[in-house]
Amino acid sequence: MTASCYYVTTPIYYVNDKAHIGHVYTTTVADVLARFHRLRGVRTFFLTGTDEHAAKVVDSARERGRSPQDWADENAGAFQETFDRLGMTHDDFIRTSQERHKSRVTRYVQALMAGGDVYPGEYEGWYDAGQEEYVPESKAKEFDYKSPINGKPLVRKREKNYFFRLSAYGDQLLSWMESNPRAVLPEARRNEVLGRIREGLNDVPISRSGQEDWGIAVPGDSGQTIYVWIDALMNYLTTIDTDERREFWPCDVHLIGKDILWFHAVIWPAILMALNRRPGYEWVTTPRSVYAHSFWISEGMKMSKSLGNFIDLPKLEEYIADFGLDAVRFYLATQGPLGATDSDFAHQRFAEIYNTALANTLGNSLNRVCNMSGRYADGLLPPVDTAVADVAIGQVIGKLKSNAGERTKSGISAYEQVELHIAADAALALVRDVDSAIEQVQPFKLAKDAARLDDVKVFLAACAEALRIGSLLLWPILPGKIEAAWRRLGCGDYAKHLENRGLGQLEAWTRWGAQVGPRQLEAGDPLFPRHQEK
Ligand code: ME8
Repeated sequence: MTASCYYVTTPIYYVNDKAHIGHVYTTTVADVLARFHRLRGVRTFFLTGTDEHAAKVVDSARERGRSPQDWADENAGAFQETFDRLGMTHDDFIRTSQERHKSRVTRYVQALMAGGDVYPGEYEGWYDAGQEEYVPESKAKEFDYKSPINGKPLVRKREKNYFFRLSAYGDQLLSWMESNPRAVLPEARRNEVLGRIREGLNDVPISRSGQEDWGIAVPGDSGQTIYVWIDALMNYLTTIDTDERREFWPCDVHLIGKDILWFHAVIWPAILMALNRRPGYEWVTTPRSVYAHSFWISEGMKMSKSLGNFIDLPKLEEYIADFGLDAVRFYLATQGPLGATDSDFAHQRFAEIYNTALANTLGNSLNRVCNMSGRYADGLLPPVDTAVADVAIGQVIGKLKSNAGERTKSGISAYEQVELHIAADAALALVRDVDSAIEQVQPFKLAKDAARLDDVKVFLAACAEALRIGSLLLWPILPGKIEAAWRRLGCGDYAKHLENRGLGQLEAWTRWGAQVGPRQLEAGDPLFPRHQEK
């Protein structure tokens, strides 16, 4: 049974910076998941956006002699433009400086105050200005009172604050995680969070003073601004808190990086639990899962601007120019740090993966089948269920058919588990099945005998059928190239169903024989020209 709707989010990105591989990566993974669910016929909501009320936005605007709003407008515009150019299919782009967001955050905080979960107090601790967060004493000591993220000295800070009563939610958080094995993923991150919750939770400050002109005021206290992290987390709810969209809640997966796990796996669900107790917010339940990926490194080394090995947008654009947008999506989706270990973005590895998986496997197989069909059948292949005279060929076709069923099942389940490399592997395995079937049957030899030409045509129809099924499984990752492949396989209609975020019927379409009747194949240029090092 597939769910009736699906909601996937990315972090909202700090608007003082330009997009880099971290942003493009998480958004690409979300895009793949959104496309997969739409392909499956599930109404989908994919959200991304920008986080604008950080103190560093005020600082970087000031350095440039700009107002925070003006500076945020420029950078949020650049993020939007980048994601559009990269073909991302988000359904909305939330900016936290928008009125629709601010008014709802105010309402949520009011509700939390009315329930006693937000109360006034005073806080003193070690503050990481770059991350906009307090670091617990033990962690501050462990890192020699420097930021665990960027190494800059932590600042001792004392301020009057409003607090969120996180300490009251330890048991409820534990039972949420224990009854939902997928609440926090991957496993290593889940264990990390469970361990920290079991150590006990302190209340957390959720407001700041001194930034009155940029941010959302604490209701009833204009001297305090809602802490940027609390404001930011609420974007996941504010955007869909309308009559038309509320059904998308609870979120199916909040995709994030491992550095922002605590906020998403502990503070955010606890805020939702607290809101859920307030009248009118009964629908606000905990997310189905929070998925924290690891980091990209670059050519074997941690990325840093000073080393000059940072994979920024211009660098990604170079890869797109050399290999194509879909090849970059493929590398990000299948070679990325979805698990608990970091992944290397390295040129040589990129070229190897491109040549092996895309040029030599997918592109090559499609070309072989289309070209042979042109040569032996003028491109016109009989229906896939046409009988063959040769028993051995019949067996090879039978094997292709049963493999297609198996590969489809494991591909779909891998997408459901956010295991994108396994999903792609399942589809590519089916493509390799086609190659081995061709090696076994040797249609190029049989075709020389006119009496066997009919069998050759039926065999090629089965190959095309397997490629059609494999291509459907690859579409979420390689949408542009697969749509080109569909035109050549005589099933260009899928693209029409899916354009403008339309819905497909993956389960029905991947059935063997779903494309009925004869089909016309087209020869053409290689989908993925082999990459030669310059
Ligand atoms: O954290 N590899 O925004 P952000 C993979 N505004 N991912 C990386 C990465 C790398 N090398 N470097 C960074 C914020 N990231 C907040 C989020 S959500 C309510 C608020 C990821 O623009 C990082 O893990 O600093 C994070 O998830 C994302 O980029 C956005 O970072």
